Amino acid sequence: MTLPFTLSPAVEAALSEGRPVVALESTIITHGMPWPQNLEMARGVEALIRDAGAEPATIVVIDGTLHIGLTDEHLAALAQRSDALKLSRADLAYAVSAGRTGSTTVAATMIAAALAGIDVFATGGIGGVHKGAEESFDISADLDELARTPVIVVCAGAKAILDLRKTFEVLETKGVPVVGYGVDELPAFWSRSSGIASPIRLDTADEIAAFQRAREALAIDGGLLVANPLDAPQEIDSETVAVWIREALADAGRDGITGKATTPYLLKRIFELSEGRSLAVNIELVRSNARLAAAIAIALKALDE
Ligand code: PSU
Ligand code: MN
Repeated sequence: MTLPFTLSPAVEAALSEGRPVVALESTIITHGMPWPQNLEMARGVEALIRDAGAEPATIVVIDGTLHIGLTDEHLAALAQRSDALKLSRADLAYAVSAGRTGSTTVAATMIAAALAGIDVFATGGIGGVHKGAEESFDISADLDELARTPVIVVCAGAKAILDLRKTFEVLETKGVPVVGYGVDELPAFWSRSSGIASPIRLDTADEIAAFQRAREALAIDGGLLVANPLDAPQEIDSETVAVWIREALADAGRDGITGKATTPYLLKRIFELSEGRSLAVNIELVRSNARLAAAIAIALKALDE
C-alpha cells in the first residue's frame, strides 16, 4: 500500500529508528509571518529542535502531496509563496485531491502528525473562539481537533486576539486537558498573563509525557494542550497588547474581514501597529515552544523504553 504522504529522508529515518520527532505547522510560515522573517523563523526552529536531540517535521501540502518533513529548498520556496491555501480539517483532503498547495493549521498539522505516528507538535498559539463569536459563530476547528486527535500541542496559549475565556471553556467542555507549564496562570501568547488559572500545572517534560501516556492507558482519546509562557523579560505586557488588538479588530470590522482571513489579517495589523514588536515576540515564543516540545518528545521515548 502506498502511504498517503511523503516523508523527508530525515524524518523517515528518525521514525523508523524510533527517535523523537516534533511536528511543525506551516500556516505560521505562509499566513502568520512576513517574508523573510518567516523563513528565518522556520529554519531556526528546525535547527534548535535538532540541537535538542529530536527531528523536526514541518508539514505542508505541495501540489497535492502531503509532505511530512521538508527539505530546505521546499521551505525556502514555501516561505515566498503568496498563493498557498490555509488548510484545516475541512479542506486538507481537498488540497490533496485537487493537486493544490496549502499550509496546515494546527488542526490539519495534528491530523498529519497522528497519521505519521508523531506524538508532539510545536506552534505559536492555537486558534479558538473569536471575540464576538456569539454573533459570528467563528470558532477555530483547532479546538475540535484537540478533542479528537492524540497529539500533544505545545503553544503559548491561544492567540490573544481571541476570547480567551470562551476558548478555554470550550476546551474544558470538549475534555481537552490544558496544562500550564511551570505556571499557575495560563499565558496569553505575547503576554504571560491572561487572568485565567491553569486548569493543571506541570513543571517538567517528564510529567507531561507521563500524563499523556496515562490518558492513553485509560483509552481517553484526543490531544493535550501545553501552554508555555515566555520568560518575563521577553513578554509584552497585556495592557499594551490590548490596545493593538482593539485597533486591529476595529480595522477588521471596517474592512469586512471574516472567516479564514480573520486571524492572518489581525496578526498582520498588530505587526504594523506594534512596529514589528509583536513579530519578534511571536518568533521567540515559537522557539521556546519548540524547545519544550523536543524535551517532551524525548521524555515520551524514555517512558516507552
Ligand atoms: N501560531 C502562530 N501564528 C499563526 C498560527 C498559529 O504563532 O498564524 C495559525 C495556526 O495555524 C492556527 C491558525 O491553527 O493560526 C488559526 O486559524 P483560525 O483562527 O482561522 O482557525
Ligand atoms: Mn475561523
